[in-house]
Amino acid sequence: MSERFKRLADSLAEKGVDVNAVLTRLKAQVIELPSWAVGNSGTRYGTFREEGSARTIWDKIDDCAEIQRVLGITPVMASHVAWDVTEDGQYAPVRKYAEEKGLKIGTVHPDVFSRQEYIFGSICSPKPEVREFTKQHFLDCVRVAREMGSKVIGMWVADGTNYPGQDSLRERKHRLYEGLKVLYDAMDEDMKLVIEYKPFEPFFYTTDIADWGMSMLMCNKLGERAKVLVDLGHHLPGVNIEQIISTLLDENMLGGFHMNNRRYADDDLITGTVNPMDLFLIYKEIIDAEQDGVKTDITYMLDQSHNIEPSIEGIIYSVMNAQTAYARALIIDRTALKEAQEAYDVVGANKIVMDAFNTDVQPLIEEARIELGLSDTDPLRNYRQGGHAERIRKERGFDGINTLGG
Ligand code: PSV
Ligand code: MN
Repeated sequence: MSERFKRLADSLAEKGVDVNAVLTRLKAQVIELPSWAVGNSGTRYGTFREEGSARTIWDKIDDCAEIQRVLGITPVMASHVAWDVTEDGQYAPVRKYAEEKGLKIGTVHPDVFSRQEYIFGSICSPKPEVREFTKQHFLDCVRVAREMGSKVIGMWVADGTNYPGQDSLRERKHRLYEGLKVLYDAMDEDMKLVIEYKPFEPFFYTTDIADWGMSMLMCNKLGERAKVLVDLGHHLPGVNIEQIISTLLDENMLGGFHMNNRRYADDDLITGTVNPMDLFLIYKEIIDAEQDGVKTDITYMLDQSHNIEPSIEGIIYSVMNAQTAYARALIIDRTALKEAQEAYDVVGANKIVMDAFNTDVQPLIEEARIELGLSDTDPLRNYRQGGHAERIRKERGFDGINTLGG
């Protein structure tokens, strides 16, 4: 136990914060790693290739296992059907290999965007044969999830239109429900469907599930195992995400998160870099609700790709930022906050929240890492000194392409 930790623990205890309970929650925090984040990525203008980046689902599992080694709270890899293909279409071996590496497979994401058929959308397409094709894909995704031992399907419907008049918006809504129902009905009783929303891209006039209201509407129609997935990047500037979260929590409709940095207007870039306050306030709403007795079943995932930073470092750093935000939200002096609210003390209430945000919580997180049995309290240093980066650079190279043209 470090001196720094003792000092912080004493000052928190003085405020009535249960430090042991905070440590327990920090150790129990789980964040799913997106398999796609350890592969190459870029922008729509080009892909930057990273030496040593994962080429196959097996490489991805190896990299996620290394990330889990240094963090201890990421024992789950989320998978994307578009990119995590196996040589023979079988997925039970993936589960087995992941288990050997100490991992589970988490949320499975269907692919409704990467094929030629999807030019006018997938389940909302005006073409019946494309809708049928998509439904068959959904059924296959349930098989894939079963084989990998996953209990969650993460559905982002990439559909939309580009021009007024292009299609009937109400008919698209009917097709959407019909398609999602096929997926929902095919799922096992113990599986959860989380439905993501996004205001624009890849279509720009309408998006068939553009916001949390449209997502929640579909979930409500489908049944109680369908919940809303909030991707932090999928909001227009100025939207108050934590208010959406608190509404969904109160309605028992929050199913999961895709964490990232919302500046990109999508899912790329390191979470908690430009948005540490957002992350903190989101965790605050979740902890507030849980402490008020609201039941939660939230799947926390990163949804990022790393364009200019080394991917594995970017992922490790993202999880560290999420840990910081979570720890800060856990130590809010909620008794004092309640008193300030009841006294209509606007400034006082805000200051209590900000005091937690401004506290250096690293000693708490380091203590949690020690108790988790990690070999170093600094995950980035642990990774940089561990030899994995050199190993994969040597073994995998530049994924077949020399970016300098030689
Ligand atoms: C779409 O932008 C999205 O956020 C969805 O979650 C996809 O499945 C994911 O990104 C992968 O790129
Ligand atoms: Mn996403």
